[in-house]
Amino acid sequence: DPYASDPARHPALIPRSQRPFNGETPGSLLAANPITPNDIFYIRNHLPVPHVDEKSYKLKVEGEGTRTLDLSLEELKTRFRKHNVTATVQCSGNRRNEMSRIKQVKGLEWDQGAIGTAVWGGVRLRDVLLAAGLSEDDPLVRHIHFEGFDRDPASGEVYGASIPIRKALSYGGDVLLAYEMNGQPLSADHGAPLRVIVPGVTGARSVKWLRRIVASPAESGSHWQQRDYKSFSPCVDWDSVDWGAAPAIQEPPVTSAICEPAPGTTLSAADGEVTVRGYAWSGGGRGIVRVDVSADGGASWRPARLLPPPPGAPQEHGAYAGAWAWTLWEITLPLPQPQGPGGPLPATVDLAVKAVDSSYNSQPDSVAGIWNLRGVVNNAWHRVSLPLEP
Ligand code: MTE
Ligand code: MO
Repeated sequence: DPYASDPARHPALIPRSQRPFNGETPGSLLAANPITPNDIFYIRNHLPVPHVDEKSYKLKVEGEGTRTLDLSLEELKTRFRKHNVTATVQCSGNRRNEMSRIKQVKGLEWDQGAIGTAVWGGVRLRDVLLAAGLSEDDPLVRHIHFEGFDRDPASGEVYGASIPIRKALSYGGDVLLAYEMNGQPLSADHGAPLRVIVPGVTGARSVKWLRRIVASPAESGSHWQQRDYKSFSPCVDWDSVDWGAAPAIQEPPVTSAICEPAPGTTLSAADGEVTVRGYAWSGGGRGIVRVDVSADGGASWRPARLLPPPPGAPQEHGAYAGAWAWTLWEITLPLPQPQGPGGPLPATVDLAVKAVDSSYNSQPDSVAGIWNLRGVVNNAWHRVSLPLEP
């Protein structure tokens, strides 16, 4: 069993598969922490967890326009300046379960918890690429590939992904080779001893257990870059899909979700009000300008209070760039009241949330128009209907 040596996981994680292990963070724990604690941070593994010996570890940097580097962890830590970046990582499949309710999609049935925020510590990818001699105007290099130590036991394929050179070399792009997560060494599940963190980009590109970096004229040929993590028109099915026809997801669209109250919570009109909490986040470092919450299915809206950004993030809301971390929000809304004793009440309170990012992008009102066979980038209004009692 190639999964026999996988690490133990925190019991609070909601498992979505066991081999490989995938688990998400319960909503209440997301909303309670601007920085997600390491042991409850969602885990998204495609393959068995590789165990990499930190002492003999070498990172290889090679490819077009570079002279090959082999760097030990110690060399990485001593030759390059350390940086901390507060960044949210979200899986492209976050909230996939809502797509399956319309029409079944292929993939893990994530609710809204395949997302988390940490202070990542490491060295800049840019510094390492420049040390390998890569020139910012090299005409041939278009993409930077990342390869993991994890390998498919059946096919032998290794996990890999790539990002465009512009992001990889950008000083303000903050791409990290991280060895720390919230001040702790990376755990086995989150990519020890070294992983990539590509802030503002979908989680699939933040390659864990990093073995090799390759500069290239072309995108990564990996399955996960070429034939997964892409979105298509709702009419495209598994027989008609042309994977080459859509670009790999990099920056995800603005999204938001309700984390509290949890689905299934019964509200009591006698309480008079309900407090709703959640997160909002956008790709590309676009900050959150506003979050609107509805208690009547979207007929009327009120702006939520945006909580202070997590430590290390830009401290004003709605920054145009470099806002890599989510914005937590909360709002207390009045509950419908019976007109006189025993008067009629709606059976449910239909909560909905939508966010606006610093490019004034907002979210579509329903899943149907963005449904796609792989169930990715669902950023429709997040809706939670709760039963209402007198
Ligand atoms: N890197 C490797 N080597 N193997 C993987 O399976 N999963 C990717 C990415 N990096 C993956 C990987 C995906 S799809 C996501 S969403 C993030 O890691 C999840 O990171 P986390 O498990 O630390 O939350
Ligand atoms: Mo993912």
